Amino acid sequence: MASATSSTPDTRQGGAEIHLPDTARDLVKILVTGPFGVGKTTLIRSVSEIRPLHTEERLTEASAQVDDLAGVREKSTTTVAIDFGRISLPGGIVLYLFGTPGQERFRALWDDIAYGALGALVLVDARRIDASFDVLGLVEESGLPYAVAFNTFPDAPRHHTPEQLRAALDLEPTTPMVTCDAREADSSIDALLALVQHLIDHRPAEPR
Ligand SMILES: Nc1nc2c(ncn2[C@@H]2O[C@H](COP(=O)(O)OP(=O)(O)O)[C@@H](O)[C@H]2O)c(=O)[nH]1
Ligand SMILES: [Mg+2]
Repeated sequence: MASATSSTPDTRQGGAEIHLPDTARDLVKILVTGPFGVGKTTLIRSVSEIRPLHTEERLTEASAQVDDLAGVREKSTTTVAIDFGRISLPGGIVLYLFGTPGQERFRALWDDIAYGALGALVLVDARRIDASFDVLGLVEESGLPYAVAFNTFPDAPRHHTPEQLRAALDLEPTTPMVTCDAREADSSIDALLALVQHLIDHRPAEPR
């Protein structure tokens, strides 16, 4: 079941579009971002209650020069545009998920894709932390509140403490940092919920 609400049918496999649940109250645009091969497409596919929109292109000799294949040898495609999906959460919050490339060379696209977003879930691969510096720079520059989710890869180093990981990414103490398995809907939803809670806790004061 993709949706966190019990009444929403799972249509991920069937592909039929579904209507928003009657309980939908807050519609929120969220970026799911991170470096090449970190699991953005996988996460959006695992949680989306509508058939995810997904644009990919086969890796070519040209992109092999710029997309770092170290640690992701199994990949034969690279995302050149965006993924899109939707997930309804308890409490009437509906997230529209925009899977967004985090490489520096996509900077020109970034402002357009980020327009109207309330926050970002930044996926990080603990095997190649420095691959996340570009995207963290882009997110910080745009001023978007964000949460960091370490995606679980089997050969990820396990000896780092949370404090060391936080320091390596230069995160603020208040920035949520969780682990997830992007292949698992429940785990991915938990990561999104950590971001949503952060957005609720740090929402700007209502104008009087
Ligand atoms: N072991 C493991 N593999 C994953 C996980 N998430 C993604 N993958 C694999 O990693 C590769 C890259 O994932 P993808 O979603 O295409 O990355 P993207 O470039 O960020 O969209 C794919 O082969 C996925 O099957 C995960 O949580 N655990
Ligand atoms: Mg992708």
